[in-house]
Amino acid sequence: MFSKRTLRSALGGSGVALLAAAAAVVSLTIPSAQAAGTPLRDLAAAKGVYMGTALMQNELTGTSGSIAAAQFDSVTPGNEMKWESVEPTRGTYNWGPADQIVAFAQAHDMQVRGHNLVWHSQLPNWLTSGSFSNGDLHAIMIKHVTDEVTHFKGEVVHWDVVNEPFNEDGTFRSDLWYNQLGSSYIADALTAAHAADPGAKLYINDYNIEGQNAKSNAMYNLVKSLKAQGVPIDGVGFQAHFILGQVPSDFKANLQRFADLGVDVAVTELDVRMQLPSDATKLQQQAADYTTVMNDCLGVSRCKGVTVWGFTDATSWVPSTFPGQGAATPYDENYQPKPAYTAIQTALGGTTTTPPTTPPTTPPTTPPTTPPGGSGCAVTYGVNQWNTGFTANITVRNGGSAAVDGWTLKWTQSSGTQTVTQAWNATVTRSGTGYTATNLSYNAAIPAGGSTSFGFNADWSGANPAPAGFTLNGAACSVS
Ligand code: 9MR
Repeated sequence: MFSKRTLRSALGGSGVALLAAAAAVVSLTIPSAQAAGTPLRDLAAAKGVYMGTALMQNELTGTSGSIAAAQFDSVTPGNEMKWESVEPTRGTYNWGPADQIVAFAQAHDMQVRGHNLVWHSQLPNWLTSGSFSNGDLHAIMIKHVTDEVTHFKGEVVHWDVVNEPFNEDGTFRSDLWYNQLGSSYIADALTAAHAADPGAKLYINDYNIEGQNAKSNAMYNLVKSLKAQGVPIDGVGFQAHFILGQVPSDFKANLQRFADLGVDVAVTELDVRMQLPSDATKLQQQAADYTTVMNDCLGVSRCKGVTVWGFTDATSWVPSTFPGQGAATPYDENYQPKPAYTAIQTALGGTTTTPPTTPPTTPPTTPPTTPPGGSGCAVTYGVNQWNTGFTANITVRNGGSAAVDGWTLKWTQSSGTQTVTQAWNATVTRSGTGYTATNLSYNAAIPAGGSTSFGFNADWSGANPAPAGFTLNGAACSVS
């Protein structure tokens, strides 16, 4: 039987293309909460990277589940694989919550990033207050690593084996592991994980190592020494919990120096927090920060992917840890995409339809053969709006008795300023208050009684009223 990991690699590039095609079809019918344009996971796959999100057990259904599945192709359990969740009593495992996340990932063809095996935090009481001898503690650690990696063998692609081993000054963190076992606990945990699942990619993960500084230098020296000793270390995870406007300018160079050691790198817990309330200026800066991070990863061939630490402000860890701060993720608290979402999409190569400054001189590739053909048309106009932008989804139904072959939908938006930034399933241009949407070659035909859907993203200011009327090939349509 194929494991998911085997299946994905067996599918290879054509499999990714097939899945992308399937996702593109599905995107015509996804609920309005979904962001417009090509999903991030498909864009990422086309670039050879993954796009991940942290997800907690209570986020697998409803809006959060559907957005996660549509947009991301890697999942990191937010808490459910941590020691206190998995082994709350010594030797008794509680796999249920993590298993649910893995099942969700498999059902939606997503990779799983295992997080984490050995960390100073979220340890069960029996472990922290057990006063174990050094020998017993070592055996406990090896058994836990072995049992957990074995349980998820073939299901977890990347493991954060050791999490946050360093202090800011580059010394080893004074925790249970280092204090009793010395720094060799890191090599021993990696070796045990490798023995349990030789196919998993094993990482050390930390924060504040994104720029070149004392802490990242320490991580660099550790990885270099582990490689020299032949310890199974495959990668370094850069958590990337950033403050607005403070992505280190040498992040890419730093990723590259680790890659040059012969390990993979990944951005594992990206968010960009700001002082609340957010405003348009802060959200634009945040989008710029997300763009920087995406480009830094994409600029390093060994950077395997980017994971956001939660995709929505509704469940982000930030406000409870940093009172007064938040809005750190690409979706707002109402699960609407923010400029940071568009920034990720654009960095991953998402197409943008910019209105031409002069009207196009070339005729449409498929001239209408049944003009006007708009008789009996009906338009549904749905809009998701935030303070500076909106997503419009438009469905045109041909209520006439003849097929439409080639279509142009026109409308006006009478007040305010809207600028189309991106369109899908149609070419959308704006001139003054007038909008024109024309078919692409594949959706030129609308059969009698049939419909077609397209959409666009736009910025707005002033006011953004819904259009009062539409024409299809010059004939007025009803609007609902
Ligand atoms: O997102 C996690 C949050 O729900 C937990 O309360 C918190 C407890 O420490 O851990 C959060 O995740 C952390 C991750 O495991 C390691 N890097 C820092 C993350 C944010 O605190």
